[in-house]
Amino acid sequence: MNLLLINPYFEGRVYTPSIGLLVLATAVRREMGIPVRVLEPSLQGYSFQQVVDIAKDYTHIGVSCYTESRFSSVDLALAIKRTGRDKVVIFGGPHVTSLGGSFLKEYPVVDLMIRSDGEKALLGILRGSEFLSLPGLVYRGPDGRIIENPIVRDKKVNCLDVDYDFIEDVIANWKDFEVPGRLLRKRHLPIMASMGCPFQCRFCAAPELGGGLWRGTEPSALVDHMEKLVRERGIGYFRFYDPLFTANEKKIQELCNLIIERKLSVNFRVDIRVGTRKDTLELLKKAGCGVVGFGVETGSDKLLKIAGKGVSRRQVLETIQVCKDLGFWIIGFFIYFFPNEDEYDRRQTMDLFKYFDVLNIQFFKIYPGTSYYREFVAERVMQESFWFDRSIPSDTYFCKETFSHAAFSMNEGMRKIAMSYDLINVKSFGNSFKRNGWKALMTLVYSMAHYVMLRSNTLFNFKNFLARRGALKPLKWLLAFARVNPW
Ligand code: B12
Ligand code: SF4
Repeated sequence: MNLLLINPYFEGRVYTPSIGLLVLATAVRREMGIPVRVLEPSLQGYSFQQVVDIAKDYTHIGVSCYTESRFSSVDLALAIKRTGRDKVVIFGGPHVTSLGGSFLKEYPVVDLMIRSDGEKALLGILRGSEFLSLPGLVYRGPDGRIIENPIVRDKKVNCLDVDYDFIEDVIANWKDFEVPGRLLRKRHLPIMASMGCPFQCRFCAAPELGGGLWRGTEPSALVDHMEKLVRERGIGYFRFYDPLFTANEKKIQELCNLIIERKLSVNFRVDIRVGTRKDTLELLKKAGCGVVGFGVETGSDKLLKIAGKGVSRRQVLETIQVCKDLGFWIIGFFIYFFPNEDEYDRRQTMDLFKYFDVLNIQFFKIYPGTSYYREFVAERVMQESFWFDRSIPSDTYFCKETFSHAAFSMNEGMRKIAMSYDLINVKSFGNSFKRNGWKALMTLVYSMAHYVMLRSNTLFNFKNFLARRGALKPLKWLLAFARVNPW
């Protein structure tokens, strides 16, 4: 018996290895000692067919299924099953956690599904335990009926317990490219120390996925762990991927004090929330955290309220100011094209861009398990069959092609996002030139040309035509080389 775990993203769509799969692989190897392999095709450069070929040698196949990878997950399972019917295909991850039994009913190729935390049920399956006793397991009963065991979330957090050796090839040169240049010289590592989020943003699946529960590691255990990784792997920069690192500010202060006391010389990045206290941020900075990210989403008070963020534009500005005063490098996460968003809302959002060192602007998407989704179902805008319909793109943008009441088509939306990035580069040229010299000049010329091109539909379509043929690759390499942070 052996186990292959796959994150089925292909062709460069994923930048960070899945810590969830590492948690599972580590638990199975430690508890059972059987051979386990983790595949990150997008990061390791494996094609679909290469993954199918590798899977031939495994008895149990675990697939992590996100909404965006729902079709590639199923296609992969079908192709793997074709190579040997005796293989057991097990699905887990956010998409199937939200959809539950209907997913298993739709796809007979999937043998078993595990909702939420996967280790206990996965170990149980491999050990041949009674299905009834396995938390979160979804399976077919003897009469073919779908049975869903209740989800049980362990209070203890598991995400620290990972063996990076499973993906040594990915980790060896992995970098978080959103940080200032001086940090890029250090050895980077993605890490997580807590799970879940107690907030209720209406566009996010986290409240339902984590059952509103926040689980954190004890500060002393986390510092021990960081120390070990510094010593054994020479890590100089940790990128914490916790959904909300600062959920318990008392614990964060304790952690920072320990890092300072033990003179642990590392840098790290965490995601904070608007409203994180100034004294907590001061301590974080002192302990080596020079980079913070936060989900602002929108600059419009109207939309912040509708989206359930629980903060106001004034609070956003206050947090930005505190972070700037303390000298943090700040990264802002924004969403464009919320339902009910108008031009004024978007201008309010764009007006905040100038404060950030790095921006991340996403097109609003609908995910199962979110309160927006539930509302759309209640309004009969969507129904569950939506997730199984192959005519709907795997990226579930809130765009005209998919939702008749959306404001923009996908192309229009993407154009607006690209134009916003170009405008930022143009507007911030003075600042950028001081910081980046000739590289900023190159970015300026590119952004101006790109902006003009995006205004014309014909030129935009021509650019897409060239991109599809790979003709823009050399330009992309050049831009990657001359990449600058504008502010
Ligand atoms: C951190 C995070 C990330 C990090 C990942 C960090 C990492 N290295 O793992 C980054 C930024 C890279 C990321 C990327 C993406 N993310 Co994300 N992410 C999160 C976040 C904030 C926390 C996830 C978490 O707690 N992980 C902890 C680990 C331990 O848990 P886990 O990965 O879920 O794995 C456990 C279980 O799910 C299960 N499991 C997972 N896979 C499998 C497979 C099998 C076979 C089994 C049995 C079990 C199993 O067992 C694991 C161990 O217990 C959540 C929101 C939230 N607060 O929950 C969003 C969230 C999960 N992400 C989301 C999305 C959409 C994405 C992206 C698709 C975004 C994008 N467009 O690029 C990518 C896809 C990444 C991928 N598949 O590789 C959505 C998922 C919604 C959905 N239905 O698909 C969420 C819920 C946020 C949201 N928008 O609502 N993400
Ligand atoms: S967007 Fe962030 S703060 Fe809001 S519920 Fe999701 S993880 Fe929590």
